[in-house]
Amino acid sequence: MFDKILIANRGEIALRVIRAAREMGVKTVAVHSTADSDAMHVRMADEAICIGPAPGAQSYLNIAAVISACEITGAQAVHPGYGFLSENATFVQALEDHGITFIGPTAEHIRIMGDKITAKETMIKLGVPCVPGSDGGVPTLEEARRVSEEMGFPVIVKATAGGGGRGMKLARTAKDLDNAFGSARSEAKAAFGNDEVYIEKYLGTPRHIEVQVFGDGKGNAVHLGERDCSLQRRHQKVFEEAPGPAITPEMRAEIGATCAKAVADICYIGAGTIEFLWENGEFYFIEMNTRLQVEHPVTEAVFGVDLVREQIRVAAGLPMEFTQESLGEPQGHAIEVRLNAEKLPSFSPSPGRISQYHAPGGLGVRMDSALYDGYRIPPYYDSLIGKLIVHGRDRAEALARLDRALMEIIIDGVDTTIPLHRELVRNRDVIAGDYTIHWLEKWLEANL
Ligand code: MV4
Repeated sequence: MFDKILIANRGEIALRVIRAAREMGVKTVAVHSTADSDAMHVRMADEAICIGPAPGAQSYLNIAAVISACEITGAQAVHPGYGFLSENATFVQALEDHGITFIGPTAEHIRIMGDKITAKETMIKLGVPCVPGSDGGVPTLEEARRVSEEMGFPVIVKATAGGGGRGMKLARTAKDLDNAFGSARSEAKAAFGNDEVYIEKYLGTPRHIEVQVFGDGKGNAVHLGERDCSLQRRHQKVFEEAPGPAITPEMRAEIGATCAKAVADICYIGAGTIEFLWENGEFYFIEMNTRLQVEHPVTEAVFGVDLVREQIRVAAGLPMEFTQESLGEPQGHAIEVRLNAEKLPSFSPSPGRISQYHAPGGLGVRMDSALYDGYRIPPYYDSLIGKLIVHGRDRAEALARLDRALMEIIIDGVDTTIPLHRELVRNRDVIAGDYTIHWLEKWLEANL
């Protein structure tokens, strides 16, 4: 096992990793920007080192600075958290060149899944069901017309370098295709320096269902069921739950086995998420994320595991502490809501000083946050300031617990998305689990 690891991140996820490491007897190094000198992750780690000025590009994204921090402190491995350098193959390669272990997948797997065309080709080969679409990239408008006519409209044009909703254009009918194809390509060129696009059949009313997978890098892998993350706004998840309210044990066993086999076949190491659109009882692969996700705690709750501990173990060459059989079925129901420092109804960032903070608690409540009384939320980073996760014996109990915890929580001094969550948890459709990827944006339009 490692003696000391460095966490190349900030906020709640840095604390999350420090907590797992401490329980394993592994020492921790925090890195921080000049804007984060008073941040909780700096206080909680065994050591801390400043790696640059406030903007992320000059600190948390600075590969040379992170590697220098490892060399100065003697950290043997780096946990990247999510965002920042977590899916940066160049970073993983640079760590390897310096003899430092990346707590996550290989640079090659990050590269394959980062390019959405090669990701899809790989999944097709591995037997994972995908959205019907073009056979790889579509280089010309003529080709785009041919593929789309054959498939039938509506279609969606996606940037291979995109993902997470960036660089996508919908063509409802043939007359939209010129525009969709042209603007997808030019936006992809501007955003990613790569204008390659592919085309898929557009699914109108799917759910977003993602399967948690975990591999040991030696050909063994498991799945930990699914999460339903359909409640999103502008591709930002707002409310996530496990298990998916529409997914039966039979569906879970089948898609789970397919996903576990796929990642075993490529000798994937660590945590991964295979994202699907789910419509009329069928799963359609869209993307794979090669990182620990923000919403991983709902999976931890229903399977009773510590995914960060497992990430650190397999990175150190140890076996996973679970098997598919020992994991069994998800127990009960878990829900996470993301607490953002944002002003409603615009969702504009609301940085500032926390004048009062009171975390909710009690049975089945987990609050992952780096907040404290008097903390100043800097304006430079993501507006996520906490995650409230509840676990109940069933979905109704989880909802009641979420409602109760949302009434207990106090975050004063900045605007937050808590009032939105208090409404959602009492909404008829949310209570019924009756929603698709479009539900939240429609509801916000009508209610905010
Ligand atoms: C789609 C789609 C419909 N049909 N692909 C958006 C983010 C990226 N991960 C994939 N996305 C979508 N791909 C096909 N073939 C609809 C979306 C989509 C979406 C997906 C998941 C969650 C929220 C969404 C909101 C709008 C569009």
